[in-house]
Amino acid sequence: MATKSPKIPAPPSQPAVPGVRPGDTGGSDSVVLERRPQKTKPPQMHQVVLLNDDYTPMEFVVVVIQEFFNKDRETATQIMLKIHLDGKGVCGVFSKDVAATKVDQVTEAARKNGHPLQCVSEPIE
Ligand code: TYC
Repeated sequence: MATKSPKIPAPPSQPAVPGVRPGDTGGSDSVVLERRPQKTKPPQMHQVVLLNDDYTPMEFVVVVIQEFFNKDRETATQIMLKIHLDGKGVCGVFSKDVAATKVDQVTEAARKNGHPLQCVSEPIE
């Protein structure tokens, strides 16, 4: 009768705690844990900016800010007026991909409605 040999799990290729080998007590009973510097950086964020022009109706800009940037009418109106007076204004801050999608959505809505409204994305910090 063939006897089954007991399965012995392979030792881990990586130590459970980085910098410490299993059973390594550093020559004493204490264990030294290495602090590793954080390698991952938070993702670069991008602000979506609307630019002023002389032709796009104020009401259209307010609706765009409400629809695509989830602002209430009051806030959207304030942002639109800031753009009208200063030449540009930030409508929101997003990851790079989401910011690019917002720019596409606004640009397409403006094009469909025959308005020259410009929208750009800018990295921040
Ligand atoms: N300046 C435009 C007007 O007087 C209004 C406007 C505001 C246009 C903001 C674009 O991003 C804009 N009709």
